Amino acid sequence: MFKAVEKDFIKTHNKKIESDLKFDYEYLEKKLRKENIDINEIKEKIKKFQVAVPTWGVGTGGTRFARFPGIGEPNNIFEKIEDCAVINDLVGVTEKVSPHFPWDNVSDFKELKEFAYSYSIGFDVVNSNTFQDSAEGELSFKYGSLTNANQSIRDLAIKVNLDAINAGITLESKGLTVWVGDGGNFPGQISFSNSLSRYIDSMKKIYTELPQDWNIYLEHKPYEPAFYSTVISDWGTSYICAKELGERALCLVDLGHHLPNTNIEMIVSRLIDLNKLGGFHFNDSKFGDDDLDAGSINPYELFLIFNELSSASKKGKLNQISYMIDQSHNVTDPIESLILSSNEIVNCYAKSLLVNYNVLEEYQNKDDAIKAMQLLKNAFNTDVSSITAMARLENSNAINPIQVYRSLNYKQTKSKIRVTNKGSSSGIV
Ligand code: PSV
Ligand code: MN
Repeated sequence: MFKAVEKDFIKTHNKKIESDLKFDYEYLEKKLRKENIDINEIKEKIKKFQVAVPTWGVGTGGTRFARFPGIGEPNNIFEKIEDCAVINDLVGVTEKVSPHFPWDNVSDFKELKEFAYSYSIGFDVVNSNTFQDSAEGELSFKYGSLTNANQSIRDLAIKVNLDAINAGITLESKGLTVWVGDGGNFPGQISFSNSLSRYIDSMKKIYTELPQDWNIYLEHKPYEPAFYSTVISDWGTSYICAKELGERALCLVDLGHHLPNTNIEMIVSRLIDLNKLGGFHFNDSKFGDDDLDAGSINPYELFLIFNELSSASKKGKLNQISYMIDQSHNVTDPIESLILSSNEIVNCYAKSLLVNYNVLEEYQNKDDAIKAMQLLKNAFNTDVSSITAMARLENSNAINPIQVYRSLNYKQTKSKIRVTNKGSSSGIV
C-alpha cells in the first residue's frame, strides 16, 4: 500500500495541537452532557461517515469564458486518483471517488482499480457523459442524447451508459448516475411529451442491464445547457421516471439544480417519504448551478438538509444514501476546496445529530414556532469542530488538514513532474 501522505508526517503535525483539541473536546463534552447528549456517540457516527469525491473535481474547472489552469494539476485519471488519495489521507471521509465516463476512460479498468486500491481508494457511483460528443463518430448529441428524435443517436447514448456500467463493474462500483443535458433552447424546438417518453424508453433499456446489486440515480436540473426547457427538469419529473423504471431507480439531488429560493430540504423530505431518495451532489450556489464549495454560501441550508436526513434516520425511514460532491473549482486549489467542503458536510451532519427530534415534535405539536426554530438554531450554532477533528485524529487523519496539506508543498512538487496545459479553452466541468 502506498501512502499519498506519510502517516508520520500527519502524526507530527497532530502532536503539536492535540492537547488544544482535547481541551476543546472535553469542554464541549461537559456542555452537551447537560443536555443529555453523548458526544462520543456522535463522534462514532462521524467516524463512519463517507462522501465521495468527483474525479472531475480535482482538475481546475472553468467557465464559458475561460479556464485558468492551476500549477501541478492532474492530467489523467491516475494523477487524479493521487490527488484524491491526498485528500482522503488527510480527512479520512473520502475513501471513494466518483468517476465520469468517457472522461475517465482507460484501456484497462482492472489496472485502474488496482492503482486506486494501492492508495486505499475505491470507486463510488459512476457517471455517464452524454452531454458532449466523443472525438470519433458521425452521430452527435448536439440535439439530445437519450431523448433524441433519432433512434441511432438514442442507441449511442444508451451504449455510453452501458459502457459506464461495464467499467463500473470492474471498478466494483454499485451504481450509475445519469444526468442528461437534453432539452430545448426555444419554444417549439422539442416536444415536451415525446422527449420525456423517449427518455423513459431509453432508461428502461439501461435499467434492464443494471446489475442486481446496483442502483441507478436520476439527476434533474431546470436549465443549462438547455435554457428554455430540460427534459428532467425537477424532482417531480425525476420521481415519476424513477417510479416508472422500478425499485432500483432513485432520485439524486444536486444542490445547485433548483430554481432560486427552492426549499431543497423539503424536497429531501418528500423523496424520503416516497422512498425514492438515492443520493446527493453536494455544492453551494449564490445564483444558479454555480458549483461552489459546499457550505461556502448557505451552510444553514446544508444543515437543514442533514436535519431532514437525521430525523428520518431516527424514525428508521432512511435507506442507504450515496453522498457525493459535485463542484467546479475555478480559483482555488481543488484539493483545498475538497478538504474544506468534505469538512463542511461532516460538520453539518454532526450538528444535525445534536437535535432532539422528540422535543422538536413536541414543539411542533404545541404550535411553538419559536422554540422549534430555536432548537434547530442552537444545534446549528454549536461549534462541533472539536468532534469532527477528534474523529479525524482517532482515525489517524489530520486534526488540521489544510495546514498539513500546505506544509506538504504537494502541488509545487507535482508541477515539476506534471505538464500544465497552458491553454485557456473554456469548459464547465
Ligand atoms: C450537471 O451540471 C452536473 O451536475 C452533472 O452531475 C454532471 O455529471 C456534472 O455536473 C458534470 O460536471
Ligand atoms: Mn451534479
